[in-house]
Amino acid sequence: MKTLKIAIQKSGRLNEKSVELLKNCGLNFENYKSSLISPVSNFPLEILFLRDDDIPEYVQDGIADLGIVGENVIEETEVSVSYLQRLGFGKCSLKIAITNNSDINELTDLEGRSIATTYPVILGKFLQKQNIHADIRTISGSVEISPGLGLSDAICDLVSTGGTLKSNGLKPFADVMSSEAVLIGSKGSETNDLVQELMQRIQSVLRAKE
Ligand code: PRT
Ligand code: ZN
Repeated sequence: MKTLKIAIQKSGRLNEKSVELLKNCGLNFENYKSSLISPVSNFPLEILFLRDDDIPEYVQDGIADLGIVGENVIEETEVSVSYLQRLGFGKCSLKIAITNNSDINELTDLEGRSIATTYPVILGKFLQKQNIHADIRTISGSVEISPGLGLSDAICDLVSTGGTLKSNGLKPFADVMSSEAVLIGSKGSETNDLVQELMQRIQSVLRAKE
């Protein structure tokens, strides 16, 4: 049977928990930070270590059969993949936040305002649903300093503890989406026997944690 490939984050917030989950499934592999691919010695599986942003497309295109990535990244990249399992880690929310002294009080006050974000697709859909026309400013990072620099009236970013917002004089204003790490598969991968075997192992690891 063809060896499966699973893509996980190379380094960052989801790396450690993804590796731990796979190890708890009884998979033996070396977690060399420098190598892009690690073969599993006791299951027909290879682990690809990638930037999280690349994982949805690798899975959509079938270069990897499976992937572990945040729902926020999947939604933003608008790929066509199968959601196989929520994994219960990497939890956060994508929120619109405003400055503590902002005159924005309700969603409609965002009309005509500027919002800085690294999530223009998700934010654009959210605003469209609310029929709000705002100026989405796509930046590649450090979104939280944008209002203080006068670059935007609000931001839309991931929040977990809220500490980053607070230390930048911002407060949460509206919830756009909640997210956690999920197992995704290429379309049709759910019928593969090896994928099913791996999913069963993952589910029993998750059940044992409950
Ligand atoms: O290098 P690579 O591209 O792979 O990684 P990355 O830097 O893009 O992502 P990374 O490692 O920061 O996050 C990976 C995934 O973790 C995200 O896509 C989310 O699904 C999930 N996640 C969970 C978070 C957070 N919590 C989180 N708090 N991702 C980012 N943050 C950031 C947020 O952007 C903000 O800067 O943490 C800050 C806010 O945190 P608090 O605790 O101060 O609220
Ligand atoms: Zn990334």
